[in-house]
Amino acid sequence: MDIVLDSSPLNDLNETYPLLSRIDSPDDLRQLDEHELPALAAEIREYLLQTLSRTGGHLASGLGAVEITIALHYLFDTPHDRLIWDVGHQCYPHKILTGRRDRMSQIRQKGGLSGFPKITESEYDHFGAGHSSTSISAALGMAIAAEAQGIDRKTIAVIGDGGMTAGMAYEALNHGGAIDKDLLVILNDNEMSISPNVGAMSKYLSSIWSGKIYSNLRSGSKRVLRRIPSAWELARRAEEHVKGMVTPGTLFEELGFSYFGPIDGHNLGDLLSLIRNLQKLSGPRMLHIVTRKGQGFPPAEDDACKFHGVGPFDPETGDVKSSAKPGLQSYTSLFSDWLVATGQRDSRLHAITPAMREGSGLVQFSEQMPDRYHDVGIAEQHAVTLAAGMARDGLKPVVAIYSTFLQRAYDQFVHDVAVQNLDVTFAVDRAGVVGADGATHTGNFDVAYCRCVPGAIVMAPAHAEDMFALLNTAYDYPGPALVRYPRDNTATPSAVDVETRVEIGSAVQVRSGKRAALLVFGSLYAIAEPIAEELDLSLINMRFIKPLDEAMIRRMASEHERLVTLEDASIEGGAGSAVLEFLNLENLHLPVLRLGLADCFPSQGSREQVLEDYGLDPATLRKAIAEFIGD
Ligand SMILES: Cc1ncc(C[n+]2csc(CCOP(=O)(O)OP(=O)(O)O)c2C)c(N)n1
Repeated sequence: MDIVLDSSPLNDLNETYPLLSRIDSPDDLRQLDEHELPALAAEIREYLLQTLSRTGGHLASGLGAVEITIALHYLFDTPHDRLIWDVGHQCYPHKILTGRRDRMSQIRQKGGLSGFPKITESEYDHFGAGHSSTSISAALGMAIAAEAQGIDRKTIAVIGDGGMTAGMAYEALNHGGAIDKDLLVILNDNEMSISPNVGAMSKYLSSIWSGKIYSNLRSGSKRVLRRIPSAWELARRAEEHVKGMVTPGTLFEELGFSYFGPIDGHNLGDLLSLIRNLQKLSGPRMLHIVTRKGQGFPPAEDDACKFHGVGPFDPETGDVKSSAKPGLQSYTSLFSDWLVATGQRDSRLHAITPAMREGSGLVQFSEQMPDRYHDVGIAEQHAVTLAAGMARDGLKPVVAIYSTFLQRAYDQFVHDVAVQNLDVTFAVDRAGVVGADGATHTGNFDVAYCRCVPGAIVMAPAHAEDMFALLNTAYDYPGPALVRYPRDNTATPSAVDVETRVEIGSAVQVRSGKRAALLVFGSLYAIAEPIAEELDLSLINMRFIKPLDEAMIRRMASEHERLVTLEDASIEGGAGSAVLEFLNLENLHLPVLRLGLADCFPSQGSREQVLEDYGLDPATLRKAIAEFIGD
């Protein structure tokens, strides 16, 4: 349920936003005169800055998409026409223009607006997103549906150049270009993914744009250049080469799309006139616009990566408020330290990221060992099979991947890595509750979908010491090994430990108690420890979800009348279920309380709030366990 929680900056600032304050829906936008639109764009930017500086969120992409958002809502009949945002992190201006302006101050917060398009939130959000590169497929499906039902409706997908690094986008183009449906794809090209975009396609897009600039320069400045013979001669000699390289849109044309552009995506006049023309056409069309990520806010223009997803910041200076907590370190940064230390010792180590260098903690490694660092773009499937190929021929790949994005590469994990029992280490970040990104990014499924894969080992550290020991163990393991860790902090260890290994499938009994045994899988251990103390429970740091420490479970079942399992993962198919399966096989019958995320797509909020929503906060956990043991 979405509720208005706070007053918006508009309430007392109507004079600051004379146009925006009048827009409660795209119908209001369409009442504006065309010449007022640039001023509206400026107001939207200011409004984004003022709201997001308090809440944090995805800033730079939205700033870059202001004009295209205005143009599309101004010219198309939304919500009748379908507007599909890829990833959806750039849709804040769309939310502002579609009746959610006053709720922007609670975006990504508990009970507030989602940071992505969400079909239950607004009739203008035609397709939910969060993961990238789905927009063209979804839009094509809608175009087919419109035609099948005889509905006169336009369908528009807006996708970034980052989104265009994923195979799925090409699967959709390949299909869409071959069938004559009414589909407009807007390619919003800012040369950035979260970090600078990578790959041959990115180079191809830049070459189209630079080719256009070159042509303009050539026709407009010929005379000037003629006066400087050497420059003219240089340009003339380069011409043939450039011509071949930059024939605009060739690739898309050959895929069956009519290609238009590239044009300046911040020039409302150009956008409106070209889109008006495109509206008169039908069939698969692509409009290539070039924008700047962070447009209009110099700190974000200068460092778009920092302002891709950002915490609260100073809207004047761009200074980001520090969220670092003394004595604590994120699991991500522990991984980062471990990766650098291990990479320095072993030249076979290659690190792979599907476009998440910063989020996955690979910045240091990429700088120190660039030859062994591979940003493959938003291409999780390729990332995993690439690792399989490396492993097959003697390298030691480490795939750093978020739990939610590993979903994309499940078949590659099963078919390419596990079936062939290849030596690939998976550092699975953001496992469990993720917080503000909400349901689309939740990391609660990896346990269920990985623990059924033969030969794979799945581990979850309880704290920093475990994190190093389990990463070392995973790295040494000659088959697929996953270490899953949360978006959370833990006590900072004294140093990176690259020595400690643990026996595969070994748990640790940390405390002996009488009332029940509490088997903890992973980082909720920090919450479990005082509860075990207080309720006199045996406490086991299980470390391994697969293989389980069967001897330990057998012993706990014989020494206690009850067992409790705790994990930051889906209960269905989770580690607690694995324990139940084992007890059943062994004919051991005793009550088991499984605690974790019960059959849900978790809500959004801070990690603490979401854990609380699902009964995984200290007080609720204590109460549930106390009731179970009859306290
Ligand atoms: C499948 C998947 N992998 C990774 C991400 C994380 N991610 C979110 S936005 C983004 C970059 C998108 O770049 P682009 O489409 O060019 O949009 P821009 O932010 O540049 O406007 C990435 C990698 C994701 N959302 N989905």
